[in-house]
Amino acid sequence: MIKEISAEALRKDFPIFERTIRAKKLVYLDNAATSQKPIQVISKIEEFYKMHNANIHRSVHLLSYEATVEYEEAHKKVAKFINANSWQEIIFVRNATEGINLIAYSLCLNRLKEGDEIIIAISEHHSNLVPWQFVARKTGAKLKYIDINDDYTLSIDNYKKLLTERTKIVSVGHVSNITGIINPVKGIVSLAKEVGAITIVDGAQGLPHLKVDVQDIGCDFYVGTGHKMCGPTGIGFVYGKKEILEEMEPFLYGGDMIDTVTTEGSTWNELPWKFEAGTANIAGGIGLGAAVDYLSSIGMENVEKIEREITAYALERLSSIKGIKLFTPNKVEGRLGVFSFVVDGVHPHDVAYILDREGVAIRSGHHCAQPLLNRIGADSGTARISTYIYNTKEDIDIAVEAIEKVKSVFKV
Ligand code: 7TS
Repeated sequence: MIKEISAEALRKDFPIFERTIRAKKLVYLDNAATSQKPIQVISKIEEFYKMHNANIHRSVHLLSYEATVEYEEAHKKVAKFINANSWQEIIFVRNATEGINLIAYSLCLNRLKEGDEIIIAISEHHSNLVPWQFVARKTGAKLKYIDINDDYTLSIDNYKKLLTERTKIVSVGHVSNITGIINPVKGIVSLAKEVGAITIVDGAQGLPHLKVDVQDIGCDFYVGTGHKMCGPTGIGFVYGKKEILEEMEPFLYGGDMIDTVTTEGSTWNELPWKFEAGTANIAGGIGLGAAVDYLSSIGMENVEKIEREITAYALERLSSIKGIKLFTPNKVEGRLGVFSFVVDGVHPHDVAYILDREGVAIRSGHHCAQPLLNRIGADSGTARISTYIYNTKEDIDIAVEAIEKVKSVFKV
């Protein structure tokens, strides 16, 4: 399919933009929270329920066969999208949070012991932070945080100092949901490998926007979440290297994850089903496959190009507003279109409220990254604009005008 590749053209694939917000144009700039869904994904899910709905792997009838094939196919699509070596390395889970918990419970709780060390960054989303606090508490391992530089980038010097022979796990976010900075995950993984650590990349904010090649990054695990990349909610995945997944204990126990069960004990199903206990989110998995098809039809190089343009424009417009503080590097390279900011003297929730009255959807608060907000001195939270492939310059202009309105309402 040849598509005209521009935000204006892609926008037409998203039915939600046909609606208005209090008679105003919907300006959706809350994409780091979740993306909108194209008609291609919505239709695929509808078609599944209308035409093929059945449980997978269980029954011999045609519907079950069709559902099984489509669901397995979705794993293959994800595998190809991130260049995994095998589709059996893709485990479907509910979201990135569950994916990281799967690794924490199945691998790390069983393997780590007192004296071992886990390294994450101070910029992590709570999903890649709280599970590690739990693992540390349960195993006696020590949790260490990579600090940031003055320009909000991760301090690789600090990371090098934290790495020791005792480092067993290094888990970092691909892209910060606060600053939009793309972390140098390939380099981080390669340094971790020198001390033999297991490496995990939280790709929740990276995968929707960047071409990802897990073999090139070299990580042991990469975690993704469908709803931020045009897919439905309730579906995400863990990529894990086969040899590690084979050795790991299952996460959840029950139906479909077993090979044989006797009263004495059980053996496990082959990958990835060993980690997909119970009836899966079949429609969600198929919807994620459709989202991958959609992004692939645009081409991730084109996604990156479109996003670079809107990021550059948003940076230029936002940084020219007087009286706001932006918590993001003042450059386009090495970052995505995520802009956390505070308007002097105005609470972030008030900013978001007034923007909403203008039809502009943004997020405000701590964005589930409290340690980073404390570190950068934004303890009471920030307002956050985050862009995606369908955002136009007009969207940014409307948002900027709305921020000016905030200033005039609060007389700041
Ligand atoms: N990791 C990062 C870097 C994230 O930004 C998020 C969600 C998650 C993990 C968790 O994803 P989930 O699908 O399991 O919920 N971030 C945000 C956000 O910035 N605003 O709302 C959700």
